[in-house]
Amino acid sequence: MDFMVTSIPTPPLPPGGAVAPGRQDDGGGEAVLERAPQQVKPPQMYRVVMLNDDYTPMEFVIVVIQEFFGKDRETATRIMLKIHLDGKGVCGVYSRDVAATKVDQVMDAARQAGHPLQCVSEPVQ
Ligand code: TYC
Repeated sequence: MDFMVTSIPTPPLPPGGAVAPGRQDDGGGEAVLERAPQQVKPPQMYRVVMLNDDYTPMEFVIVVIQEFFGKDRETATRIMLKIHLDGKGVCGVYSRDVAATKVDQVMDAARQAGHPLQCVSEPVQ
């Protein structure tokens, strides 16, 4: 014998006719599931900050900023000079994992080249 499904089975309502949270009784014998309002907040962002020192060549810093932070040469030079004059400067703002990767890339490149360049990430706000 063949069977035909005529309605999608829904779990029974609790005794006494109460409607469980997220469900509405529309009187039509079927339960309606309501999607809970989304509670999404934007992710915490992190500044990648480069620190000045007396030994890392300016040209190396410019190339690093171009390579890892996607800046053109003029912008990279401006950021490098700001770091040189102020002691530190922001190279970019990213989500936590991306910021951590940028810091690692800069520190690896500096170590391989034998420069003491330092780079850190810090939460925005
Ligand atoms: N102060 C360095 C110099 O005079 C240049 C420099 C700039 C170093 C920025 C680090 O993050 C830095 N050679």
